[in-house]
Amino acid sequence: MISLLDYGAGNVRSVRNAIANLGFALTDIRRPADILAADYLIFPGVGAFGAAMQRLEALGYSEPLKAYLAADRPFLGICIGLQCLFEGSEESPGVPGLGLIPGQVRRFSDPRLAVPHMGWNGLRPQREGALLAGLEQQRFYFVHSYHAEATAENAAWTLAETDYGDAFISAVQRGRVAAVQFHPEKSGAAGLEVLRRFLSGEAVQVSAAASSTDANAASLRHASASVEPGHAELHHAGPHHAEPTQLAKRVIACLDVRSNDAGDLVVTKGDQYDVRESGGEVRNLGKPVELARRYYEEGADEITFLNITAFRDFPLSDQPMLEVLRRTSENVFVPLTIGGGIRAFTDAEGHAYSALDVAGEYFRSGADKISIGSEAVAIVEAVRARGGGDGHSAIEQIARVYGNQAVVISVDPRRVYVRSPEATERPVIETAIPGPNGERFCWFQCTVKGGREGRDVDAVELARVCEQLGAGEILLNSIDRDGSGSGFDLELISAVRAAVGIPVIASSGAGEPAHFSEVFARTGAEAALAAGIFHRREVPIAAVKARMRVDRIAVRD
Ligand code: 1PR
Repeated sequence: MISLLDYGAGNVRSVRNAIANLGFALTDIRRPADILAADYLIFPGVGAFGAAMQRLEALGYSEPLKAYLAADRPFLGICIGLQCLFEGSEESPGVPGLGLIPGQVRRFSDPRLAVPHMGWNGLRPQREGALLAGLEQQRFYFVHSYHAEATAENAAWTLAETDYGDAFISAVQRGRVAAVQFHPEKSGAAGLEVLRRFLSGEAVQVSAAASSTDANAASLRHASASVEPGHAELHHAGPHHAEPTQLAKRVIACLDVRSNDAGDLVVTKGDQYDVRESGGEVRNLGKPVELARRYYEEGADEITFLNITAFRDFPLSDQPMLEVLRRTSENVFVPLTIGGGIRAFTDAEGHAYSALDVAGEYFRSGADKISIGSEAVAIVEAVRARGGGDGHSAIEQIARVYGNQAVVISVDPRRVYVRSPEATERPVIETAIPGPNGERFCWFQCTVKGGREGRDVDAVELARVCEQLGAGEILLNSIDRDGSGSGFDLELISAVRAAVGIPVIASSGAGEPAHFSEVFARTGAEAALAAGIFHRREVPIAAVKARMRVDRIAVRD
């Protein structure tokens, strides 16, 4: 019996989907006694360390879980599920972890690197183990701001390390107890293979002689006890790969989705946000589920859906869109983001929904991240008027419940040219692309409602304030470049990237593979997104990645 320890703190639908896709049946842990009845236990921790530990405690799961681990029974922790095995975390000072593995979980601290560590990175094996054998050349999807620190005391546990500024522990295993910091359920074929090895028993079969029952029990009794010499030797005898691993730059396929005039949900694509053909029809570039699947199979590192008319229609009445998400997440094992209509809403019957309710429905339907567009501009205007956040904005609420990494801000800016910096109160840049009347300065004005309405907020301020409120990533469009094929707006992207410490996705204007290399080489963007060139089959994702490889930009194969 394969059991899932879902304590209701977030989206574990992707884990369920991945396990179902591999052909295994899953049962849920519903009461403490179910833990000890499991044959294989998966713990996909979600949310913050402290909240996860408190939930385990409150549900009465801690003690049976410790007993299960001490008995060296098959266990796979994922992300927070790995971190909880340690003694504590800087994320939640004073909250003890399960204490199976000596050591602490720390925040990434290199100021040059975006936090969260988000995207595809490699593994540096520290010893041999069936869980990861032969997968050394693969990259896996990580998303976390805290990491388990490698020390001499926990060396016996460490199966693999990964580099992001500091080296950190990305996989542990002793006996039948294993855990990974990355998300196997979001790591494409390589991730599914890791899950399969665990679920099939291949990776957690140990001979009686090598069983870690006693060692694991001892670890739990003396959480900080040092490791027996035998294990340390094993650690040092293994294959040490000195090459540091590298976070890949992500290539994202974006699907703008809306109903056409016949009422069918279609993938569309605008030119400067105008999605209608000259005859007035909504441009139809394909079916969302099929296209998303195609991009997954062709190597997209992430898929983004933007429900582009959700600013007028309440998204929870948009059941087809939720269905698109459900069906996509059954077969697509890379991160899925969905945006459109994430804001508070009162429906025709007078039922009030918070932005958190709307986001929750998207997460339950299979989204890993949600993106907030128009509402983010309103939030920043309110913060400016109030002089600070009030803890109740959609960004703050969703980040609190689902984590910062789950909140993307989609920005729809357009250039506003001015003759001199004094001509506006907004911060300007000196631009190499002069305006229609030769203006040498511009600022980037945020718009709402799909670019229909300009507001007195600039993109740099928006990104900075949203980061302070808890957003985990910026999806930076450009109305000027959208659909133009003329390349990304490098000045816009550099200005926003320099203002924030969270990852930035460059969007709008990709016309050829070289544009991706250019945006990565010349701005600090962590990811680049395109729509039109992929939908029209002008440029395959593989061609983008081939070009990036030639230009020596780290890329996921
Ligand atoms: O405001 O929270 O309801 O969210 C609405 C979302 O829908 C926003 O993220 C907004 O960017 C998006 N959106 C609204 N109207 C349009 C439109 O096109 N009429 N699409 C729209 C935005 C821009 C990109 C596009 C890139 C790449 N599309 O996502 O995919 O520009 O295109 P390219 O590679 O072809 O140049 P809310």
